[in-house]
Amino acid sequence: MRIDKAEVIVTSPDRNFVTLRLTTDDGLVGLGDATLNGRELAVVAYLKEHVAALLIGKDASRIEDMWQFLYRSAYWRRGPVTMAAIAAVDMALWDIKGKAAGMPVYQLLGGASRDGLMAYGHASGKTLPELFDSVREHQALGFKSIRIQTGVPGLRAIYGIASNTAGTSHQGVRYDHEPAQRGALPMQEDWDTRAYLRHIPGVFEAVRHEFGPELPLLHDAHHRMTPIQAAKLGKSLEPFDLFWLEDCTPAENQEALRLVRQHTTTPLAIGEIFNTVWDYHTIIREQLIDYVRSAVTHTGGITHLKKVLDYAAIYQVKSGMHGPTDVSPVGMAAAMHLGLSIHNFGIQEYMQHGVKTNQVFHQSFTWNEGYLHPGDQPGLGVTLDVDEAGKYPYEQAYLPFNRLADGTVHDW
Ligand code: KDG
Ligand code: MG
Repeated sequence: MRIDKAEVIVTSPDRNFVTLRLTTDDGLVGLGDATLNGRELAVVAYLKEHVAALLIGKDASRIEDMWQFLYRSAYWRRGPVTMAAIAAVDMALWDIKGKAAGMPVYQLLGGASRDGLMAYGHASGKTLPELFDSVREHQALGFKSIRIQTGVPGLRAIYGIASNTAGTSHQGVRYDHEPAQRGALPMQEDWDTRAYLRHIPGVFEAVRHEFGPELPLLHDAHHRMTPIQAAKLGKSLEPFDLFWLEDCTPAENQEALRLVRQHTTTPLAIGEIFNTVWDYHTIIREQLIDYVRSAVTHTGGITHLKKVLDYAAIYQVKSGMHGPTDVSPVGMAAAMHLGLSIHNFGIQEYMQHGVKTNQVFHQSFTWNEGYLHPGDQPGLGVTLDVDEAGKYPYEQAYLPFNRLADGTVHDW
């Protein structure tokens, strides 16, 4: 079972996706997601120029060895581009191993630890009535846990709030498939942390009043606060019993979380922009977070993220894998297989891909009353329709960024 062909396929149905497709000499095909939102072509070049040739002729069954080879032989370690490229190879090899064994990948990882994966959806609105409608739409689709994002009075546009011109998911929900806007330049948004801190507790109070105490609610702060601001927000949200507060600080300074943790019992989730266990070791070991947000796609694949999550399990930290639309259906499938098998699964983000994306990627996961299951197809359970993919060439896209009122660039 040697790797015969390594192809990198770029397609932009509802948004850009980068997929690695490996074919073995006995005809098995494995897919890996290498999508890095807004920097897609950097990973394409890394894979095409520096990795593809190294794969040809290699034994496709040696997943751990391949991971170590790609990580160590490059000399330059970590970083989103490298780790997305390694992730794609790793996922494709797990896909091939599953197909060779005639088993879904979760069986190879130890089998199911649960019947399904509780998933949260994204409700958002510029105003409370819009937000309530969005929560109801998600509940009607079966979501049992919901992320809450709203506009802030005085701010024009905020990342994470679906616009009225947004596209529609396959389930009919109004949605922004492109937090990364297509175009030659990134969109500028505005930000004011004090206005945000004044506004958000009232939003959660209103949501609790409208939807009751039981619904698990989540909130994403997108790395925008200092530790003391984050501590203040966590404390002010305690009465509303959040499932988690996400990315409260730019957490590459892991020690900063000590200050936040001293002040609040609101559970914390961090890590969608992290790439390796080294980004997590202090915050896991000191139990400064409750959920690991990494995606399989951005953390070196199933092989490495499983190690991160096994390490987290020792400290009672659970998974909360990133599942935005910029993780492709292949990356989502990998997350579902991993989430189903580990003991310390917490929750899975599920943002729903668009109609065109689902025509390019044929998936076998199921959605049942708020729970995802990856299905029982051998491998990851996703196939790529290359002809369909070819209809949608790459389009330049950037994530937005923030400036404060005085023009200073701020975290978004
Ligand atoms: O590529 C960036 C998006 O995936 C990310 O900003 C979405 O924060 C996000 C989330 O929690 O899904
Ligand atoms: Mg996030």
